[in-house]
Amino acid sequence: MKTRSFYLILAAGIILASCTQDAAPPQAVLPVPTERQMAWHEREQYAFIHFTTNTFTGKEWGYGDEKPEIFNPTAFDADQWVNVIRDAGLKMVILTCKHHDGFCLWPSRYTEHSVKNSPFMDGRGDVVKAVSDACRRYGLKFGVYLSPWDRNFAQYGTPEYIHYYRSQLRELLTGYGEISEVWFDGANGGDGYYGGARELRRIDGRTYYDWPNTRAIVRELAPMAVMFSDAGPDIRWCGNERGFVGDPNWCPIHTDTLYAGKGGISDLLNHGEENGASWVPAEVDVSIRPGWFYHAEEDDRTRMPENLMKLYLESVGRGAGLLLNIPPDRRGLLHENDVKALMEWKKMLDEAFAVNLAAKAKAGADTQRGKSKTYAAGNVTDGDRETYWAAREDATGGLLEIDLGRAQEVNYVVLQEYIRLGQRVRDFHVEVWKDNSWSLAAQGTTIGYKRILKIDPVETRKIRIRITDAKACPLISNVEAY
Ligand code: FUL
Repeated sequence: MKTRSFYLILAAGIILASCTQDAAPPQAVLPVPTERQMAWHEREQYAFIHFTTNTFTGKEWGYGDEKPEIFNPTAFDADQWVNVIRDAGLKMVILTCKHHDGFCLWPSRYTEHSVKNSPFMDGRGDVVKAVSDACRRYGLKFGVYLSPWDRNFAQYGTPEYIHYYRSQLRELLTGYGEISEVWFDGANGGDGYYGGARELRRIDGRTYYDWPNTRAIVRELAPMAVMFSDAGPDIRWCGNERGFVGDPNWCPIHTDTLYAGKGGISDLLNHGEENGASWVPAEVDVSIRPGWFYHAEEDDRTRMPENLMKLYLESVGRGAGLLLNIPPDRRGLLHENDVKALMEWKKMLDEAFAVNLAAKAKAGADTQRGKSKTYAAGNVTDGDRETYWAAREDATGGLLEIDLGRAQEVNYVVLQEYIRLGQRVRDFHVEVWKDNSWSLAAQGTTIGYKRILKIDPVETRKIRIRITDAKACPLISNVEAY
């Protein structure tokens, strides 16, 4: 008798345990993104603006001895920049407030090497203010680039410079409204003007800037700003300036193997690390022209809209952020050719992603966590990225099937993981129902925040996502078809 009740209790316990296990949310697979990183993921694509004395000298890296008098845009119009950028579907502007040459686009209290000594608005202009105000007016986020390397400053290389750098950072973070991204460039080329010394100065990129204390200033003054550098902490470089992130692209990475300025790690940055300890997603910085700054001789070398589309698919389409540089010209305007390319690209995007054929479509799966709707397949087509389909706790794969209701032409499939609980998928296939059988349309490794698969156009009624390998039970928040 005793043994029987013991077994009964045991069986009930096992059933209860498996039910509660299935009903409770899946455990996070660490690392996971912070709220500020989630907000950054959702921005997806945004603009870089490189503008300074280089625009007027034709250089890419000013030496630091440029006279402020040469900074003289004749028809400066920040509203034109931001208007074009917004119309192109970009969500933020990051401005080179100070590039390596040290010239400041705002009237910094700490140097004479700035717009205040230029003819621009008779020395009363402030490009940072004009652009940040325009961003606010047009509903865009604003970010700052403040080059750690400064080829103008006499004390560069000594502790005084670090004090100067931090004072400037404070000016930018307190005087221009909300700052959403801070860009710490890794370049430290060595030689420069340095207040007239004209010499080579080498610093140790790991220790010189004392990054922990510099970053603390950003956290204090701009708590929602993500910080970019080769080593994060929030966003990492993608390892190239050609416009693509790798496949696979893992958001996790071990940051102790990275630091600003170190060479030979491009692959690591391009792919991330499946078992990396920190969530540091990749940002793809790339220019619409060969140079970062405007050069008239490159007017006919602006990227074609098709090429911008390719960049988009190989950055945003692989779970990275796209930071697209559009350099204003000597008038202080975005050039007509660049504007044209941007508008044509936006038209292509709008056409390609006009109607989500999978919106509210019926979805099923061969595995599900528990029985409640909370983890059901239908969550991937409900248009809510906070709901998701979860495979069983012990699954490392699963099959999701979407019924579009009728045969329609499909060109793109968009997938999103529920990354708040960690990035999981290692390998997947996309299949389409064609001639009464399933055929392979695309294959990929990671999904992450977003994956866009361009497939050969096909008339199909059903699409299925076969997840063949994952670090832990797959959680998919969204499937779209176009
Ligand atoms: C690099 C810089 O040296 C380039 O001039 C540019 O600013 C690019 C975005 O980052 O490291």
